[in-house]
Amino acid sequence: MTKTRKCKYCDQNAIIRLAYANLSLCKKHFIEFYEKRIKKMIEKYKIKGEVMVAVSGGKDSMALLHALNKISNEAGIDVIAYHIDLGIGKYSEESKKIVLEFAKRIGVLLIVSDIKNDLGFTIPEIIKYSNKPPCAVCGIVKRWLINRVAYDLGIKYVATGHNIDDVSTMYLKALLTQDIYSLSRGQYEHMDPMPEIKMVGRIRPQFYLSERENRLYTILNDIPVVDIECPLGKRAVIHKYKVAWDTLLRINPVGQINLTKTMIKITKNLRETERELRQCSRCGFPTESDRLCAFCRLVSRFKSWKKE
Ligand code: Q46
Ligand code: ZN
Ligand code: ZN
Repeated sequence: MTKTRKCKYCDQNAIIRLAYANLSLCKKHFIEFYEKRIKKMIEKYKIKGEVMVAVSGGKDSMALLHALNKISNEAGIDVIAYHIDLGIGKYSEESKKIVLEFAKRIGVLLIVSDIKNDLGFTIPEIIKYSNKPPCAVCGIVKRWLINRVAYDLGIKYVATGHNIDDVSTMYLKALLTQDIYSLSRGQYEHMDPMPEIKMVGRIRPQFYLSERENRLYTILNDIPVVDIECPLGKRAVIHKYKVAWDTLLRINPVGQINLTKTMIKITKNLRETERELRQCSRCGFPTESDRLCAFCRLVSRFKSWKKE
């Protein structure tokens, strides 16, 4: 017979056990715990004013939009949602529909970019002209566009839905594949704006929250989530590494958090790994490269191939 656990803060039955925090929580106290974590992060970095939340329609970003909007008055922030129609068939159509409905329901201003209209190509079209994996190409395009839109609107911070599963898996994969470049770039919870190189500040309020917590938060708050998987992401190698955590977290429930914190400490202490950012000679947005940023390289490759 399995013993029903009680919530740590009241006499209700717990609906979740968070082994990493040694906490069992009922619905009410889990929602409170979750929103408090998001609020603390906003306060820790003294974020005020407009925050643009990049929303894909997936559980992480939808939970983030809901939570940030709920705490916005208390935290002194104004939430604006931003969605990109990537042109990936049914997946993009469904995502846009869900994000539009949800933003309307919670009364948040939503900005939508259609990359076919805005940039002249869809993700399935541009990946054909690149030798990078689809998600890497998609990531370059999304990062560039999110930054440009926020910068043009004069917004100081963009919030994205990266969680501890994403962050710790990126570290794990980089360590196991000797990917020194990714290790030295590191993962960040917060990055200050750098207006001199047209870079908007970035925050990841769910940096230490897990997919499981984000999923539960969407269920408990009746938040819709796109139920179609992106057809281009199915083969992404990162998913294979993620599975390793199922075993590792059973041995050490704080393993993901500890690996992430350790790597952040190590990379912070390596002065030579500090990133030097400058402006791209074509678009003027930030890049580590001497000339063209990754986005402009991608676009020029696309254009030259199309001419041939
Ligand atoms: S949309 Fe783009 Fe994701 Fe599809 S291609 Fe990969 S990154 S999986 S969130
Ligand atoms: Zn409780
Ligand atoms: Zn550029």
